[in-house]
Amino acid sequence: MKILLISPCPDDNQRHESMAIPQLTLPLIAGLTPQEHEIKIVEEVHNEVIDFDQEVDVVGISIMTQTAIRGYEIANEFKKRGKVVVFGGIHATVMPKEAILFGDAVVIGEAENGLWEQVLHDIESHSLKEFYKLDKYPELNHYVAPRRDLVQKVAGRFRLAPIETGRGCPYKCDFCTVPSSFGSKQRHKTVDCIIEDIESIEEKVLFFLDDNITINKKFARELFERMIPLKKYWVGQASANIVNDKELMKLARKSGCKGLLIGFESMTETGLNKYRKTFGSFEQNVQAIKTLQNNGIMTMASLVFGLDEDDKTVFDTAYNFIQKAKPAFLQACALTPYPGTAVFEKMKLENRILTDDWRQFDAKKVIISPKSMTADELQDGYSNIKDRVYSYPSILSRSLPNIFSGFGETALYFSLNIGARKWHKSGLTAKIFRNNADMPVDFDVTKYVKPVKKMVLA
Ligand code: B12
Repeated sequence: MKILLISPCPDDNQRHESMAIPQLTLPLIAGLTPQEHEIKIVEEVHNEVIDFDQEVDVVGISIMTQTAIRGYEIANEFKKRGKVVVFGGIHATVMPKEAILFGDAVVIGEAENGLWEQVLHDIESHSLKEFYKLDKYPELNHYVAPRRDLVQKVAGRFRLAPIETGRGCPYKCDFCTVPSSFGSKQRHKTVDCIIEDIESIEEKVLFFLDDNITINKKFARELFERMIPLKKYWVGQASANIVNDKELMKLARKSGCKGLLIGFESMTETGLNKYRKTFGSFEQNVQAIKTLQNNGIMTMASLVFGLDEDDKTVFDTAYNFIQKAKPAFLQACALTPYPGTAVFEKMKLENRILTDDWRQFDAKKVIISPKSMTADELQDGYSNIKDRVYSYPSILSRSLPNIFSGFGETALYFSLNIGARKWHKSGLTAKIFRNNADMPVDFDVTKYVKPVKKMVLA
């Protein structure tokens, strides 16, 4: 069969001209596809255009919440042309009954352990079911090489190579979809497989997709040791307590680690103690960033604004934190109630979700009524902290501890900060999104996009 795998992109503002933001999902699905099939990948985020009239038998669409509506529009086009459409990805996993309105089948959760092969087999034998789901999370110790060769490379764009060592996260942050999709026990690929994968990658810089690469310290130690001779650079995600293990931190650096995204999440004491990934006090978290800097690792501090315990003083606390600790970058997220999370269930019950237009669920817009401030205060505070952190004086004042080891770091620091400043100034980051009075927030997606599937079948 001819199979087309698509990663949708909701609008032009999401597209990056200078840097290719990594995607592993579709090359991995392609790697799971038996060789007798012909397979192509289209990533809209990289400006690749979908030819709806091409000859194709099966269209697989991977959707996150923010990309779901675009995914459904794409499905409609292919359904009009009589093609078989299969959905997968995090949004399809948590909203399968919605996704099936637009497609012929939905893969709930992971596609390994023969599940995707089963879907393809059932399509060929005209016995396709609506939903496919494994009984338990698959072990990942069986190696499947991602088809990186299918991803289009654009000349002149800086590329990071995405790579995965495991799935699942033991921290149960109430706003995160990972525990409900990948489970709270971490499962790993084998170090041998990961090294084999790295050896096949031509890019110099790797992006580890894992939510926390150092949870299993023994595994991380072995991986980092084996990576040293490969002479790659890498960025990834970890929790602040990595600084408690000096040996591991130094090993990370020796293996090529240039930067870590650390989810501090909350700036209030209640929040810090609730999420338990970080240290319980402001001062200890400042020290954690400084320790990483002293060991040559840049930090992207990730903070969430609009948590129930956040009142409007949280923005000054956060700004003081940034100015004191001087992380290289700030990822500021406006609290977004993604379906499949405890925050979604709670806020839905309390009627505090202002819109059900999934396109607005990008963590950069205010789409909730916060508990301890108004939506306007959240919007202003959120916008203002980005103004302050990405002002030239702040960029300059944070630069020194981060550009310690040479030209590469200096270029990276300034280009990403200036890029973030430009992105923020373009006005995309702070708006309140609310449904109109005639559009109730009832989470019925068909008011935004009408399914054509049933019409075709009728
Ligand atoms: C890498 C990453 C990114 C990268 C690249 C994203 C991308 N498009 O690939 C970047 C940094 C750009 C990014 C950005 C964002 N991200 Co992000 N990201 C991740 C991360 C850490 C890893 C994703 C990944 O590649 N996993 C590994 C692959 C193999 O898993 P998978 O995609 O789920 O695929 C498996 C199954 O789902 C299934 N499957 C998936 N698609 C399909 C399709 C078919 C046809 C089939 C059969 C099966 C199938 O099979 C795969 C193998 O088993 C996840 C967290 C996580 N652990 O997953 C968050 C995550 C996906 N991101 C999230 C969010 C919110 C965002 C942002 C909106 C905001 C933000 N501040 O980060 C932006 C939006 C960007 C955009 N418009 O695309 C949320 C999504 C929640 C949701 N309900 O949508 C997640 C789950 C994080 C979280 N903590 O909740 N992200």
